Amino acid sequence: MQNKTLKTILIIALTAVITVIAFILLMPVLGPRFMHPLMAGRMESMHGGSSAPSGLDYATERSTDNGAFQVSYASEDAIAINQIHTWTLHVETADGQPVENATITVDGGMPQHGHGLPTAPQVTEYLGDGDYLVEGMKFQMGGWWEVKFNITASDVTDTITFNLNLEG
Ligand SMILES: [Cu+2]
Repeated sequence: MQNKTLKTILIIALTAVITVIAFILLMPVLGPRFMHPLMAGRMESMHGGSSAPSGLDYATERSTDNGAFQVSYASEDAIAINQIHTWTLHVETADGQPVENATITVDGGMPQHGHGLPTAPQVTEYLGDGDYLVEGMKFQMGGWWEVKFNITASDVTDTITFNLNLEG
């Protein structure tokens, strides 16, 4: 009698262990569908799927960090993932005068992924009236991007960071 109970317990325990092992072994085949939601979330953030922090300013017109310039950007086309495209950057003084012949450098990346821009965009032309042509813009994935400009004009240097949240 006691022997039989022991046997039953052993069989149940063995079945449980085999089930768990089979589940772990099959996980790569089954995919993340059956994963614990918490684990799936961690996997996603490891692969760069994390969402942007809340409260980011996505304005396309902003004041530079020290208030020296008022800057806005416009993309020539709707921004599409993996498409090289052109921006026009408009730079004004704090009191609204167009800034002529500034020296502008471009930088950026995805803070949550630890990578920069896939290209090295450059301001290639001054278009007049405070407008600057930015060539070589490209984003290779959706999510939160920062695009930073370093602007120097008349011995004044200031920086600005635009936030973008791209679909894709
Ligand atoms: Cu990324």
